[in-house]
Amino acid sequence: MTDLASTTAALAGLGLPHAVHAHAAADSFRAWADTVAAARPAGVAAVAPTKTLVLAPKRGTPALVVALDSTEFSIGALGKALGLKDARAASDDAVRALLRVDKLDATPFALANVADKSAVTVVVDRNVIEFNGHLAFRAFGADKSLLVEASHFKAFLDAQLGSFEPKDFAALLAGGAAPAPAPAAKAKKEASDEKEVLIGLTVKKNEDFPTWYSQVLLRTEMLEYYDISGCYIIRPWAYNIWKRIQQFFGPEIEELGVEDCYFPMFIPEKNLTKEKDHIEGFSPEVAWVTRAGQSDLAEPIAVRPTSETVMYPYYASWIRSHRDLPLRLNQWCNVVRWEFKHPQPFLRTREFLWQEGHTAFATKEEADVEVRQILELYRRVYEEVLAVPVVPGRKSEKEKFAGGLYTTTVEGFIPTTGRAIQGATSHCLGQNFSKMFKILMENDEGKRVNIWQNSWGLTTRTIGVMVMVHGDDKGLVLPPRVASIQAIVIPVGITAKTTEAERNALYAKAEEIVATLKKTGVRAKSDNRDNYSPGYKYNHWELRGVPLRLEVGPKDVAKNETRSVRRDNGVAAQLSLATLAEEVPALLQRIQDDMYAKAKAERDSRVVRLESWDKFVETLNNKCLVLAPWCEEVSCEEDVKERSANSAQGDEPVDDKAPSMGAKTLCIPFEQPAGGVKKGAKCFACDRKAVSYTLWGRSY
Ligand code: 87F
Repeated sequence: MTDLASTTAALAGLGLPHAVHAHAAADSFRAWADTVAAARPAGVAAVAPTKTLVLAPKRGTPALVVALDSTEFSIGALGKALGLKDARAASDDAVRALLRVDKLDATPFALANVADKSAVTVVVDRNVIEFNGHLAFRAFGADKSLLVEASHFKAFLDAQLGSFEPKDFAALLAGGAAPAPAPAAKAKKEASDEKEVLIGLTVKKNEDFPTWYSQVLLRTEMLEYYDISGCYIIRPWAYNIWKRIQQFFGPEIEELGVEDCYFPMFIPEKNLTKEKDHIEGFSPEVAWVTRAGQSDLAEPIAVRPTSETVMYPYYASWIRSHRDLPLRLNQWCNVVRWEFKHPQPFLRTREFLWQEGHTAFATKEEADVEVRQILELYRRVYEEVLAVPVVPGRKSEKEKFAGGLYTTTVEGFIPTTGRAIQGATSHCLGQNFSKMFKILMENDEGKRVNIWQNSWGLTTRTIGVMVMVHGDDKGLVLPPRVASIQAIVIPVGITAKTTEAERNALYAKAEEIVATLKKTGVRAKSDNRDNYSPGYKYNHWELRGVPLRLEVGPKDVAKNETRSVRRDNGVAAQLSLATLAEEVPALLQRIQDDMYAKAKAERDSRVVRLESWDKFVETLNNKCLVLAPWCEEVSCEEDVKERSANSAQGDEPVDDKAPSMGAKTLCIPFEQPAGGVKKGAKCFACDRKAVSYTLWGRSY
């Protein structure tokens, strides 16, 4: 990683002098270039701001291009001159994959992160190397720059690349370059290609959803990519959400009599394969440890993908009589499923965090009750904590957990893609596992009988669903219940004429407001950084989704007021400082409720009831789910999947990323439309009798 410390250490290690120049925060590339060019630190004669771009050709090796900021060129023309076919500015993800830094912080120093140097072509304009003075690189956020003399920069490149020859951009571009674009168009294009917007998002949620999602996660500092595909770093801004979910769910299951515990993450091979239905179909995803140091293990050891086979051998030895029941254990842990489908942060990752509950009962009736109690808690996690509407229901035979008796689920919906997503599952395992693992109890009559079991799980996928449902073009929108900062207090209205005493009074007022709010249980913080403008701070906290902003200016203070602005809908209102302790909690509750209501209205408008096949595919293509009377036959579900995939794309094979992927049943909702299935009604997809209204959709 090129953070400040490791970059300067790398330069020092090569014996190359350099300086870190702290300056006023600049919230665009232009502002930055102007700032560093103007504010020279002592002892530095001349500073030239540089720009670093990563060009991605349609095929072949990407190029890392370094030029002086003053050197003008278009990406298209330079790409052509360098022989890079259809080169464009690389996407955020591509830059991160190559250099392991955010695109905004891309500098040539990130080359230190690239193990295989043949993965990138480094192209540096001769003007850079020949500059007589210090080069400035925007490397460590908006208010710090790295200054390195041109000759030392050349030495760095030599050390990284073996030997290094600069290119003459002027000559390159003069020889057979494409005609220069019209000045206005050119300026516009470069603004978008370069680091013009240093804070906030560069794409709209509706226009490029995958890039939007990854920008939100990276720029809010929720997530960081990791060196292993499908594995991600969950940073505090996201981990906090998980903690709030734990703080809701933990006490609720404790109240039901469930106890927390911890079992090992390693599974002996013979235990894992004991329950055949359970592991069948899942086995390609199991990760194995086969070696310690240089020696092979006598027996390979599996890393838990779920803990049935870890826990149940011990349930067998702990449970003797019906008096040992119910046994209700839960663990919060990580699991590993080595999936080969396209990974997506939070939604589909090779390692994830979850809670898994594993319970045992003397009777099926008790097990049935608990399945629904847990599902209701999952519904509340989504609807009450995350403000995300879900549909509770039972999974079809095809979609249920194969090792169990029946599966219940809460199903979410991502309106932007029109795809459903399984939110959490609560299974009744019946007696399958108790037969395999010989978990028996002595009943009242002294007979040894199999026990009944459930298992249930909720994962960090919750976080991804919440981001996708609520986020907007400005970034994350956090429901107040999971926001680590619920109200951000920002002093405003400080001008050149403001005296030191006035400024201090304003900052003190902000602190006072924070103290008042904290006392009533509101998670509040003031942003008193004096090297950032209020506008910069607004963007900073809006991007991060803080539910409420309180602005405190001299005029507000004179009226004993503060101006509140809601993140969810932008609505501003003056609040009296006298009643803040009541008003802010009420306002946060309203935001929470409104966010849920808005998401629910959107979801409801996309659940379309159909009685026959005619409009099925069309409705899915319009990014909706379908509620239709269904026969509940596995063969019919398989048929629907095939027909709904093919009708969109002829006979082309489809992968599950394509919008034309086949539809699945999501669940048979517990809440059926009024009156249920009409007497004698037919299945929407075949000739059989309909059994229930079932929810269908394309899904994650
Ligand atoms: C992947 C590899 C091996 C899902 C797997 O849903 C085994 C499995 O058993 C596997 N992926 N499952 C089903 C998990 C069922 C169940 N386990 C406890 C849950 C909730 C928590």
